[in-house]
Amino acid sequence: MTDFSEWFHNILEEAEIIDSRYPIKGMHVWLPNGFKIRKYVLNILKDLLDKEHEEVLFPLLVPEDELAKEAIHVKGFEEEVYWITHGGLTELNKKMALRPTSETAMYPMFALWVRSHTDLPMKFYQVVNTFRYETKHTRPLIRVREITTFKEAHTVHSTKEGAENQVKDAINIYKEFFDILGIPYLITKRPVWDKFPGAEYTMAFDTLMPDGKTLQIATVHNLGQTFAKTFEITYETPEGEHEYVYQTCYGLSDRVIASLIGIHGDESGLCLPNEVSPYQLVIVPIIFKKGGEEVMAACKDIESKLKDAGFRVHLDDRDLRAGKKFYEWEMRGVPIRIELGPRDLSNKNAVFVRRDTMEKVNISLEDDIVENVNELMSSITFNLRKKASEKMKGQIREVDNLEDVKESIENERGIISFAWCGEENCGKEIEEQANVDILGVQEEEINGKCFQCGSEAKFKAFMAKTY
Ligand code: PR8
Repeated sequence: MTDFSEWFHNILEEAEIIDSRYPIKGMHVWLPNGFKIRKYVLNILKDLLDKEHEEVLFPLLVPEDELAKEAIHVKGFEEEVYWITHGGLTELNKKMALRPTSETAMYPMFALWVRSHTDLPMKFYQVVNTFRYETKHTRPLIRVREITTFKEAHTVHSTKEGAENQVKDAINIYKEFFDILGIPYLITKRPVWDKFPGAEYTMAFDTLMPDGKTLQIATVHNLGQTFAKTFEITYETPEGEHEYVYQTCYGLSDRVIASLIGIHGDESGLCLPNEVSPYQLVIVPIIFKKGGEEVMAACKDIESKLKDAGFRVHLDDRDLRAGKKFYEWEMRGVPIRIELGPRDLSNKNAVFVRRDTMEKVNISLEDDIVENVNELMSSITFNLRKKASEKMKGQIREVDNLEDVKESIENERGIISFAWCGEENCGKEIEEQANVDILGVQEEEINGKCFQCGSEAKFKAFMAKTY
């Protein structure tokens, strides 16, 4: 792809994912095809969360005084909050915010719910729309003002270790989720100046988009006792004492879909893993004047076998040229296309075309078709994941001086790893001089000196141009 941004906007329109002509900046309409992808992606995450979390649904509006209670949190969001000031013609005594995220909606209720140590841990999640008046350049799915599929989880624990372990569990859930989608990631601890407002620390998942810029696709925050103290969330210990709880929260958005589209897509359009593709297979009959009925009957037979086996399969019997149909289904990213014409039928074969490699395979109509499809699908999923992960790994480079960083980032983008002391002043200098963002650090043993200030390096750190 020469121009990713242009490709991305075109494909969203052509594949009918969203309509970005809605007349409010940063707010878009999900179209039926996009909505299906969204639904399948969401179902994967819900299945993972449902194992240990309860799903809830809180109101969209947050009263001004609750939002304002946690000073650091509100400071972090003050420029992004949309306010409701009127009910009809009447000015409200108390303004209400459209949730930018739901800590301040949920935690006053948690204070009522949490009583005893036996109530803990509590683990909730909700899937809602949140609103952020983003001032940076908005882009469909990537940076929006109405985040339509905000999947936010909030947990409450009696101990610090409980919260720390939850951070690890949440990271594992997200790893599994992204692995299923074949989206590669780098996990780092964000620098202090970039953590979630009110958090003790933030762990983030970044992926690399085709233009070489990173996109933050999920975050996991350890909130410590900050919100517990603000919202008076306490529990009674077995000894009858009252203690503040420890909390975590973590979330992701439709950026997952943006990365799914960008990372697997190519010049022919979308390329979807079968787990989330609205149609997993399309059957295209190749009909000439003679033999049309037999071909149609054979196609219908394949269709019904695959439907019975639970696949999302579509028989495209429109009166259009086969080539036009191929183009359309390739563009929509359908993992497998089955072509069948009179010659294939007389050879007792069908042609299977896999979208990821465009390879054609002849499959005998006398073989077990379901087994063949299963094999091909796992091979596609495996290949997509491997290709994406190798590509991202190949774009992480180690650099040991600032001049090379500048050159490397300007020419090749991607992610740069370096040895860092971890000091805020030093980090901000690097960001300013190299015109990059420090993504964060990995806390593994590192020997040597910080490449900027020369003092003892504490971390392996990463930087990139970011969205
Ligand atoms: C929290 N509270 O809110 P977070 N457009 C698209 N995606 C976005 C946008 C946007 N404008 N802003 C953020 N995201 C915590 C955790 C409850 C859940 C995505 O955390 O502010 C980013 O991928 O870090 C981000 O990592 C995720 O939502 C969670 O938002």
